[in-house]
Amino acid sequence: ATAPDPGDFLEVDGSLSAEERDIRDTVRDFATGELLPNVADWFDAGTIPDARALAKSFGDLGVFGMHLDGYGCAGASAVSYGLACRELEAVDSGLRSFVSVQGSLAMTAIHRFGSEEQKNTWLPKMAAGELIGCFGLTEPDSGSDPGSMRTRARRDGSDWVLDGTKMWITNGSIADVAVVWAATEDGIRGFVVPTNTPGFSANVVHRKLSLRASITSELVLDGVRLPESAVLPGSGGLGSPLSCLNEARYGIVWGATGAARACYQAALDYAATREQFGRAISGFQLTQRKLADMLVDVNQAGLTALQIGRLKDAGRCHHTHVSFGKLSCVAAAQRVAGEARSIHGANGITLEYPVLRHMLNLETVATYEGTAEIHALSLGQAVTGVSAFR
Ligand code: TGC
Ligand code: FAD
Repeated sequence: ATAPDPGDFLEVDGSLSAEERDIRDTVRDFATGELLPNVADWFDAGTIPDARALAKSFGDLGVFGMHLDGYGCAGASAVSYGLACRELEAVDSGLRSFVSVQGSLAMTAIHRFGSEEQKNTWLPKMAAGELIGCFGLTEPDSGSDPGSMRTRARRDGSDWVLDGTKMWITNGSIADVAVVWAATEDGIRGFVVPTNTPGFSANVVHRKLSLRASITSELVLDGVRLPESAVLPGSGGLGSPLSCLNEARYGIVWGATGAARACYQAALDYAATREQFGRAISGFQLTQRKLADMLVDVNQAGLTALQIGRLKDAGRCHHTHVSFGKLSCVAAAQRVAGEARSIHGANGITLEYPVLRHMLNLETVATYEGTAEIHALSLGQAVTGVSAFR
């Protein structure tokens, strides 16, 4: 047997289909050509300066809702979608977030629970990147426990009136449409809220130290009056938003492996060229231990993501499989990013290298879409049969 390739140690690429590799390569070319040269500046600026143009580029690339069928969506396999998330997050978690929120959250909610009219109105333009969507579940006092939300939707004649505040909403202040989850007399339901509706406003969250190449907002709903046609007719209960979260969490499982891979590659390159004590630092045993640990983490996380993707394509992915991947792959990426940063020494704290940017982003990735603790409790419940959430 030939010696393994340090970039594909377990020869996993060979188990991808030609179509999967094509999609992976197309997204990789776009990500490295169009996003990577800009991302440090965007992170530094704490925003995406031309988010509309970026949305249009993502639409042209075909990654918005690419796992959905019909309505202008690509209908790609789960593994292909995962590979796209990996390539985007190898550049920056904030860019993968843009795609997750649009496709896996806002579009999935409309695709899964919407009326035919809602799907035709919103999905093709969202797939094309002509309209930007956001997904409002979290509130200032309701994060891990979304069932405790205070946002209310009440009937007024045939209209609905929404009041409440959503917090930490990705793309909230640039969105054309917000999928907002609110408590009604019949449990939690989803509403499609055009953001120009009177009473709706959004405020940007400033001074973030993580996910800076992403726009995060507070949504304020102050007597937002909507017609009956705004409710997602198929939604009902907390299980509805949670089922959308499964889709976005699945993308994060893959995305985290991309951030890990980028940090590992950066550390490998840096260690080979940086010399101290008269030799490349890659020759020191302590550096090699770090690189070996990173190699193991990157490859194990990659195998986990691929296996969960294969289960999903076979229709056998339970939401606790996704919790397994979200917990383990994000933790692996955090370990890799930390080690990679140390290998870069002082250079590692700058935006000239990607490692601290990834490390800081991964703090968000470990928090949103269910914190590490929440996914650990989901797994604990899955293997013991006992819920320890409350
Ligand atoms: P619980 O009673 O356990 O469940 C309520 C109903 O939901 C069902 N269910 C699920 N269904 C689908 N997928 C899942 N993952 C599900 N988990 C539970 C459950 O079977 C039940 O159904 P039914 O028919 O019996 O009523 O609910 P709970 O109140 O005890 O909470 C469970 C818990 C803690 C797991 C859940 O609330 C949770 O996942 N909390 C974390 C919240 C979270 O992840 N928020 C994310 C907000 S969106 C976001 O972060 C976007 S960032 C995106 C980006 O920028 O990339
Ligand atoms: P809390 O729920 O208050 O948790 C605080 C700590 O307590 C955590 O360590 C948590 O694990 C722990 N904890 C909570 N409950 C338990 C328990 N039962 N047992 C043990 N420990 C527990 N939300 C959206 O709806 N849409 C978005 O687009 C979105 N984008 C985001 C973008 C960014 C940059 C960030 C940072 C967040 C985003 N979120 C979004 C919100 C995100 O989903 C929440 O931050 C997350 O669910 C955690 O909620 P919280 O921050 O309120 O933390």
